[in-house]
Order: sequence, then structure tokens, then C-alpha cells
Amino acid sequence: MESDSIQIKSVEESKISKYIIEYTMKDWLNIIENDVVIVGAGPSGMAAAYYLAKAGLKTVVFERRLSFGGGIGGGAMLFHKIVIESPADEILREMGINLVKAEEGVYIVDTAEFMAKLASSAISAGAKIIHGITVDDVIFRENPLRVAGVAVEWTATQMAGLHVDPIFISAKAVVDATGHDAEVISVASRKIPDLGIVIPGERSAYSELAEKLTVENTGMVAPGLYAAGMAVTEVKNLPRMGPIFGAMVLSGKKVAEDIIRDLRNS
Ligand code: 48H
Ligand code: FE2
Repeated sequence: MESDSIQIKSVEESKISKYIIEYTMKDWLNIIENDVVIVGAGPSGMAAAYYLAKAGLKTVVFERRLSFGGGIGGGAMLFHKIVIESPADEILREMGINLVKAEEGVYIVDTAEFMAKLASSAISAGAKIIHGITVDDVIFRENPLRVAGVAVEWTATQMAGLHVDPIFISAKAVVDATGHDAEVISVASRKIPDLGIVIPGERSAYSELAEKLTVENTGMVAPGLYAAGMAVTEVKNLPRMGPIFGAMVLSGKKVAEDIIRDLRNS
């Protein structure tokens, strides 16, 4: 089966395997210690990753699924448009995302473009995004009491229901950007009661109030542990807002600014 038209360099199977294992392990050895670990590659997590990496902080994002965007892809009831309100449009413009003006300060965005360019912006800024990994616990330290990293496991291992111990990843700051369930803060609240985290859960929809409150309440929930995006509404008993995503990227930006400030001061 020879063809003279296309010349593709041939690589042996064993060499392909060797390269994949070698270069994957190089990355894993590099991401064992970080400035910031972000859990979840949804809109808040990726916006946070973009600003943290842009500020020169070593940032890794662990995402359970094999995709980017979290709830963006589902839009509202699977419709492929979402609504963005000012001043979040400035963040999207910075990432080259097209906005269609519906009225003053209100813009419409395509979900596919939003997901792709958010991820591309975070990666180009220097953030590492690793798919197929579930964060199922945190690491903590005493004197002073603080969260110092996360425990990670293959999502596939969890889905198979196998008992496999995780590996540990250290970070100066951990961001829970897991969305409505605030999974990382929940586990820290349950397993480290001394942190004093109480999770009252989110409220029903009140869009006009929800976005402002979510952004304002974004930030540290315990030393070393931060909330962004819908995790904030869950932890602070705030109303949900429905399929408007401005607050998610503004929350990601705010958590990044808080962490940059806190790490500089520590
Ligand atoms: C690894 C995990 C884990 C884990 C979850 O849900 P998301 O899109 O989160 P946000 O907060 O950035 O955005 C919320 C938005 O999508 C939304 O739901 C809105 C605005 N709702 C308003 C309303 O009224 O309903 O993304 C979270 C990501 C997902 O990709 C998950 O797969 C991932 O985090 N994830 N990854 N380890 N333990 N838990
Ligand atoms: Fe939602």
C-alpha cells in the first residue's frame, strides 16, 4: 500500500507509546507543586486560570470531564446562545469573543465560541488544563490551619467504582470552581470541621440581584481555599441567576485578583 503523493513520516507504535508516557510524566512531575490549583474548567475556573497565569502564577486546572466549558455548552435548555452583561463584555472582548449587542450593556454570545476561546485564552496565558481528573479531597496543614492542596483521581476510576487511592497535588491556593455543588468546599467542610465552613445551599432564581452578589461574595472561604462561580452561591446562600454568564467570568477574575494579592502579602 504505497502512495507517492503524500509523504508522512512513519513512527513505530512502541515509539509513540514511549513519547506519550515520557512527556505526560514530565508534565505530571511539573504539576505536583503549584501556586494555584483550580478545580473545574467551567467559565469561572477558566477565567480565573487566564488571569492567574497572565500574572505569572503557576496554575493548573483539573477537569472531571473530557471537555471545556462546564455549563456553557448546555446554554439555557440546550439553546446555543447565552447572555452577557456589562462589564463582563470587556473580559470577552479581551479574549477575542464576538458579542452581538441586544440592548445597551446586554450582549449575546455563541456557546461554542465562548467555550473554545475561554479555554484557548487560559492555555495561551500559560495555564495547564488536565482533563479526566476528579478532585475528591483536599490536603490540609495545622498551625496555622489551612488548605494546602488537593487529592486527585481518574474520573474513569471513580466511575468504575474501584477503590484506588488518589495522588496529592500541593498548592498555595485552591479554587473551587466546580459549579452548583461546590464539591471541594463541601468535602473540606465535612472532613475538616475546624475550618468552620457551613454550606447553606443556593436560593431560587433572582437574576437581577444574583450576579452582583455572586461577584461580591467571591473569594476566600478558609485559608488557602477560595470559591468562584456558582460554588459561591452554594456556600453563601445566594440566589441563582439562570443562563447569564457575566457573573461567572467576573467571579473568576475577582478570585484571581484576590489570590494574586494574598500570595503577594504572604
Ligand atoms: C474536577 C469537577 C469536579 C471535581 C465539578 O458548572 P460549571 O459551569 O461552573 P461555573 O461556576 O464556572 O459556572 C456555572 C454555570 O455553568 C452555571 O451553571 C450557571 C451560571 N447557572 C445559573 C443557574 O441559575 O443555574 O463548571 C464546573 C466544572 C464542570 O466542567 C465539572 O465537570 C467540573 O467543574 N467539576 N472537576 N473535580 N470534583 N466537580
Ligand atoms: Fe446553572
